[in-house]
Amino acid sequence: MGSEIDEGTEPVPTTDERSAADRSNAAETVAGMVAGTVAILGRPNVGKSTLLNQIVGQKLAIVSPKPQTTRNRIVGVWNGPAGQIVFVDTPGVHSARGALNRFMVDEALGAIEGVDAALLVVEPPQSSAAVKIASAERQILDALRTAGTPVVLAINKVDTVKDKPSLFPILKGWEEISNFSALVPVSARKGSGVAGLVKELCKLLPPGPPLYAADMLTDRTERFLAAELIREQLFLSLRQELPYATAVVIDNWEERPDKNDVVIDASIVVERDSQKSIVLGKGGTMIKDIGTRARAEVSTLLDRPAHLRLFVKVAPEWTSSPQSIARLGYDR
Ligand SMILES: Nc1nc2c(ncn2[C@@H]2O[C@H](COP(=O)(O)OP(=O)(O)OP(=O)(O)O)[C@@H](O)[C@H]2O)c(=O)[nH]1
Ligand SMILES: [Mg+2]
Repeated sequence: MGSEIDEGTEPVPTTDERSAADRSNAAETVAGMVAGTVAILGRPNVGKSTLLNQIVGQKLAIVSPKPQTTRNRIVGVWNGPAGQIVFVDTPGVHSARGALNRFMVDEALGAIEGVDAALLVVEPPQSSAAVKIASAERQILDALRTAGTPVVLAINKVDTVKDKPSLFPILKGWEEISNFSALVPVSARKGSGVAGLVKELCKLLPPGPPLYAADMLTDRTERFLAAELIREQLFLSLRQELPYATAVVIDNWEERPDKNDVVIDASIVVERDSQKSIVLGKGGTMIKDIGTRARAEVSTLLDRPAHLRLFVKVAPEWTSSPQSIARLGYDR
């Protein structure tokens, strides 16, 4: 996303860039192994990104307690004894207002095209009331039915359910709503139920050689993932509506092989001057804190020290304009 300066950024290779050797090696996989793509879908905040990270065993997608954190599709690859699953994390489906929100919902529903299976993630209902399907789930299930895609339902956050038998009527309620291939209670945060969930998904995938080379975890570049980690800190630090007015663009990426580190210049884009003041904070304290926490996350991601230089820029009403959102990386 963002600027054209790409020196020093190591892209994580995409499927199309795999060498012929990779492909022929892949074709020699053990008979009976499966390979396929699975879209992770659901309302905002149900834990889709947490689940992706838990399954692949690495933090690829950013997570926050605020809804609508994820804005782009992000691939995460699971390799196991049964084969390979290429998961696609997606933004939460919601009633979209404005160009950015429309992009997010299109990004989610557009992921249905061409996947072998879908994983619909929901939360247990807040009270013991009967399961009621909301418009987001209805929209997703309708699109999946039209596409003829098999669906596994994951009821996430079961660690918050103290009375486990109360899950039975919830499972039954969902069973009556749609013809799921399987219904699996999980805790994406704790990892419980996740292995069983992956097993159910494998049953829906065709046999075949892996789609991605074994050492490829995602289709995203380090540059994209670093920008996301900065955006995650904005979601965690800023209150109310302000995170929704922010975007992060990497302006420059300088590898320093002599020091084995990287210097990254990034702009935090907001919509108004008043928002810029809040992001900076009194005496620059807010941006300093955001930078310190993001730096730690980016260094972990890159496995080498990262130095961040953050700037705040104003792009009036950027979330409302298709051209502006595209310029900030929200296009396909
Ligand atoms: N207790 C509990 N919390 C969870 C679990 N999974 C996710 N969460 C929390 O739920 C919140 C949302 O998680 P995300 O993974 O960002 O949810 P998402 O569905 O990707 O959200 P969007 O990207 O906004 O659509 C975060 O605060 C997570 O820590 C879980 O299994 N148990
Ligand atoms: Mg997410």
